[in-house]
Amino acid sequence: MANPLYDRLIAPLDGRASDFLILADGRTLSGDAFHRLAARQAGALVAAGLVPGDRLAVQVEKSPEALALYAACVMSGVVFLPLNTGYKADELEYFVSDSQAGAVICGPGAEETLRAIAGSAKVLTLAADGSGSLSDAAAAQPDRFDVASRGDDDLAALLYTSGTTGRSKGAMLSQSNLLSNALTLVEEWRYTADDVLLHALPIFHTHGLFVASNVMLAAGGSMIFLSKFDVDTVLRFLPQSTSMMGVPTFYTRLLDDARFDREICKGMRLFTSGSAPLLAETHRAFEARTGHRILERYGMTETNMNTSNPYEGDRRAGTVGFPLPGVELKITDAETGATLPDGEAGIIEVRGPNVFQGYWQMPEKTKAELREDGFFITGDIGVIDPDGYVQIVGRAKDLIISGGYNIYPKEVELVLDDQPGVLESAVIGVPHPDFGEGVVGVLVAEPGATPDLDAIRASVGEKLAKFKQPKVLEVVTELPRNTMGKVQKNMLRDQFAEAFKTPA
Ligand code: MCA
Ligand code: AMP
Repeated sequence: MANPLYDRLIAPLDGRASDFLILADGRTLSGDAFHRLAARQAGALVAAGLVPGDRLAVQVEKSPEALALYAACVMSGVVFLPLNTGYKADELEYFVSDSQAGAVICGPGAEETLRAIAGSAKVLTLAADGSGSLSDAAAAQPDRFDVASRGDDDLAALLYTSGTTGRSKGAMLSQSNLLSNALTLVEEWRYTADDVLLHALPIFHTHGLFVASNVMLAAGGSMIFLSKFDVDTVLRFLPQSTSMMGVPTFYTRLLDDARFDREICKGMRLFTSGSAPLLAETHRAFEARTGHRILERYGMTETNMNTSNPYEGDRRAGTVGFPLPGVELKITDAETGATLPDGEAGIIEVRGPNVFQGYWQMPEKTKAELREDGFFITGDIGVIDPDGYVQIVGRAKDLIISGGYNIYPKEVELVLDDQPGVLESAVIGVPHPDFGEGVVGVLVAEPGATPDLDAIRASVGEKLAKFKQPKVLEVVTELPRNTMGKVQKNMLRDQFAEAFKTPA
């Protein structure tokens, strides 16, 4: 019986006595202990009635048990659907119903909310300390599990990514999408069983889950598994680590701390960055401080990783490097889809074993973004330089990336437009010193009305995850529009460019 992801990533943990996870409080978990934990959880999922192909929605704090749930899904053939811990009830309701999840695992604090929205889906709990009804159920299960047979094209995960219309789309990722990319990255970035990855990313998105965890599973290394990114804790563990993966905010925050220096990075061999653009200035400051050149790479939820700067060779600031082995990348004209010559800016399209299977139950959206010949239209604007390095120069999609999290303005605008006294709104991203981009909401009042901004903040706070909420609200008399009536967000971005400028 085959199960490629299990066979290659999880099975090697069985019987492994060495540490797989090292926690901030000094506790460690061997590979074998992790394997047994996942096996018990897999038993609990089956006991809860889940069968291969069913979706398991998971909104829990980062912990070894939370990561083990991913492994448990791989073992049982259940499709893993991780959710940002910041999502509120309205957001969750959509994910659970759209995916027709067979069960939901949530933190104890969210149990009541989820029971109310989960419909017929079973609800189990998992707290940050590993306790909860899931763990109770798992404790009653044996620590061996009869692993489900799965093929390369079977779905392993469903990850929701927001859409330009405000409706999130579930990206269907197969066993081989995930496995092929993990194996490629291990090779490209030279990960081995000797590596210790400082893992401070959340595990509900591609970066922390697949890029970081799958790569370390495939390499047979270990992870210093931190519940979140915190500068003090990261500085404490850097001397025991060989590598770290981060979003640019991690690196700017480290550079803001004088304790972060060459000495503390002595044992490190690789820092990678992605999920958002790394400023060339950060790249240079990082090298000047530590002697390390950050390796920047580019990916998406739909594709895992597409390009990477070279491990050996010139890691060029302001570029995302070359297409990974097996990944084809071309730059196309947005209107015609024709391939453009190198040096011209256009839409980045990618094809390869990493490219997803389509959007969950959205054939029209799949057709619009995934060409019949297998090329995926990323919506990022790029250019290939004379040496073959890919540079991302913009986005054709109306998307804000804040601290590595994506925010589709439409989703926020729909909530703002609904507020009392608001006629219409436009949501933009402008430079933010910590998050790269920060969200600004621009409102137009209904005639004669004065919108109550505090009440609006409170209402938005109930409906949207914190990172999506505008950090600044501005009221204007009208939105700038072009002759077609389309809001000219560029003009708004210029007008509010200094919204997050730190006072001198
Ligand atoms: C926290 N806040 C944010 C963000 N994070 N606001 C906007 N954008 C954010 N990213 C809010 C907090 O709720 C808080 O609000 C205030 O901002 C400051 O919080 P702080 O304590 O500074 O935040 P933090 O908890 O330290 O988190 C910042 C973070 C975190 C460490 C940068 O956002 C993070 O881990 N980002 C990584 C995201 C990631 O993994 N992306 C990968 C997606 P208040 O003060 O009002 O309470 S996968 C992907 O993109 C593709 C596939 C790829 O290529 O990797
Ligand atoms: P997500 O929807 O969370 O998968 O985010 C994917 C998007 O993040 C891509 O389409 C890019 O716009 C952006 N992204 C990821 N890595 C980079 C990078 N290194 N530089 C610039 N943008 C990036």
